[in-house]
Amino acid sequence: MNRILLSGFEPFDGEPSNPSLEVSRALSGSDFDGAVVKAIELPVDRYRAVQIASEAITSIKPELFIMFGEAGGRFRVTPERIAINVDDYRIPDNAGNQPCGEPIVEGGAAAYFSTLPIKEIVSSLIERDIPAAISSSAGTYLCNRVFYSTMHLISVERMNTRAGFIHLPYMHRQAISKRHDFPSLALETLIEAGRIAIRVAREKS
Ligand code: PCA
Repeated sequence: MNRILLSGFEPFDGEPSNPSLEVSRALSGSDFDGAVVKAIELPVDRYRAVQIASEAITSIKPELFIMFGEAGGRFRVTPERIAINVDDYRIPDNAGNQPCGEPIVEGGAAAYFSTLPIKEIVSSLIERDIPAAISSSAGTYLCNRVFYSTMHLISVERMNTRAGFIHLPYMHRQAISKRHDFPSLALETLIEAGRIAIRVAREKS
């Protein structure tokens, strides 16, 4: 069976929730013309996150793997263009790791491009009135690390999986609880964005 794998992260940085987890959970079990979604939750732990993502992709061998993460402060849903081979954390992860400028894979490629149709995803989102833009930096924290490690695994193992990363803004409920103003989108809108990204990625493959 054709399978679609989605991942979301547990909350971090003092947040009570993470939109990426909510979106991937909401879409878990959905059927896209016979391709069924499986969602996994990743810890914000530099070692366990990569281990769990790698095990899932190796055992499921999905046709499509979309990784989601939170990017608090962004206004738009942002498909990432590129993953880079560096871990440089502004804050420790949930296990207390804080690497400073280390390679993710010693001797690995400097970077990998997303194999999602990022331009088509952005234009389809905008057509549906969902704020979206391509991002050319996934940062140097856990999201970039999982994105890079996944693309590296797919490349080394010559897998047939189309994969990429999409950063999501805060949900309204996160922004409401803050003392200062932050951009946010409705959870329903973020879930719809996830659905659109899957549909477009499948159509364009
Ligand atoms: N966002 C972080 C890691 C987990 C998440 O949801 C990031 O952008 O790296």
